[in-house]
Amino acid sequence: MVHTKMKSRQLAAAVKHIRGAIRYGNSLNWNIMAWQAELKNWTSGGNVTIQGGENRMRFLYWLFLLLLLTTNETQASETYFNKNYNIIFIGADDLRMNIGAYGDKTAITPNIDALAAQGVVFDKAYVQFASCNASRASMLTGMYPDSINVFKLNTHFRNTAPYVITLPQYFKNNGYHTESIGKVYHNYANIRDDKSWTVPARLDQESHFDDYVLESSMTKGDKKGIAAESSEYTGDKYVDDKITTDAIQTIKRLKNSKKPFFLGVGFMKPHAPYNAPKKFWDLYDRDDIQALGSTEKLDNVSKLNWFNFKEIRSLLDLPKKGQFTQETSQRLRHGYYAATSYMDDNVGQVIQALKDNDLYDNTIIVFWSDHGYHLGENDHWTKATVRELDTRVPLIFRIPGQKAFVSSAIMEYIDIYPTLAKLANLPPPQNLDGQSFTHVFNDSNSKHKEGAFSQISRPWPGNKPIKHMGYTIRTESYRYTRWLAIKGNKVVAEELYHTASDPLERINIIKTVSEHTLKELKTLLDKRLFK
Ligand SMILES: [Ca+2]
Repeated sequence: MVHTKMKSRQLAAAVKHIRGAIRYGNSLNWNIMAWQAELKNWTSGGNVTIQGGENRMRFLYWLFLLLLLTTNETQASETYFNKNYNIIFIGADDLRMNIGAYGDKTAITPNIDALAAQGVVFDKAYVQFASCNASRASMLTGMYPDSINVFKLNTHFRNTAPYVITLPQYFKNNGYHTESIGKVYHNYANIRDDKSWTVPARLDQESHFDDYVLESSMTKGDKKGIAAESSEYTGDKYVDDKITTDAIQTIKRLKNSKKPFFLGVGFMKPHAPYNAPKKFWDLYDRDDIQALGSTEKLDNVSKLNWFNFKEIRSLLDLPKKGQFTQETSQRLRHGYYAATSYMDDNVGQVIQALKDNDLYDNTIIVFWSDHGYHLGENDHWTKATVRELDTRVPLIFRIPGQKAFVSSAIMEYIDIYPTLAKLANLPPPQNLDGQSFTHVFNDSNSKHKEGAFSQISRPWPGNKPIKHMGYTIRTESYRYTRWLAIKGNKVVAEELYHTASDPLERINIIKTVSEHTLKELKTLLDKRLFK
């Protein structure tokens, strides 16, 4: 059943792309080939309802023809601006809500705070998958992970959904110069996308795990180094130093560009190891940095939502098993905050370059993170759950001339793509799961979605077949999560939290909540699953 639904969505996505290709004249042959590949894939397995391969194929071709004949919807292009602003798309890696502007009293993030003070700050923005690759692929294609079939760290969306037109590709196809520095797509398994960028991406396949300055942090022969480094140096040593320098030089060059530009700048921090120059460690008193709540594990929640990620346990100076000591936990939290302040400083330098080159008043700035993070809360470190701490992320849009405010509208990261397209006054992209939220910019009280949808696969990370999928919907007050066994589409566990009053989601009320509320939430999740 779940396979059928997932495949139905993929089929629908393929058809959407063919419609888009016909409308905008984009590589129709390629799209039809991609669609045929999807169709073959769809018909080759799964618990489909139409029996018999030949009949199934005949039915699908008729369906295909019918859909082609009915692609006559016309969406008027809504004008938001009369000019084409540049766009700078600045990302952080593994950054949760530990930003001053988002109310973290410990975090020292003056540059992002200043950006927030001049922008629209989204307080309820959610990623669709709390892990680097699938989150980025989803955001940059404007499609749910189920639609593009990307879950694992090493799956390239061009292999599973070759027909997609990515966010930067869409801008490129519509007259923009597009360029990428650092980790915008995933920095692993050669997940690059030449179709997205006018010139080849730079610093896009760098590793986190050899990004040290001090020789003592990673001795020769080690696969990985220590968990957190405080360093003093001159020049560009960390990858983020190099990304910043490249971005500043690129902005200077793009000042003279005849085309508007879309520049992706993806920083590597605060992703582990939590390395940062000493001056950023010195901003903090270690004892001031605490977990956001209980670090105790719960006993009324499915094991599927507990996940002690090997990513930091594999670092040289951390225990492979068991609890971290209080001393280790505090050192890690200190490092994460130092790395966050270091990332903030780099963001500030890039924004300053826009100002220095008279581009600030002509450029939309988007600040994002690929997912949230746990720092020991709920006995969990890092990411890859469907909990609030891992799925909720900062999102700031600074638009020239736009009034600054905080929006509590619920939105999904797949909505960024159509929103930017509309802000840039491009033709509405036709092939997306996401929905534009430009209406929010006109009304600070405007709502967007009833709930935000996220998912995670198990086992994680690994390259073994997926056995379980966790689907979750976060509404104004609640989070409802359903764990499905892929085999047999069986519900194996459910969770429900009143996240508004229980932000760490420690009290599972699935057995005590009213039937009415539970039914509403289930219906909302079903709609998103089977869209
Ligand atoms: Ca990440």
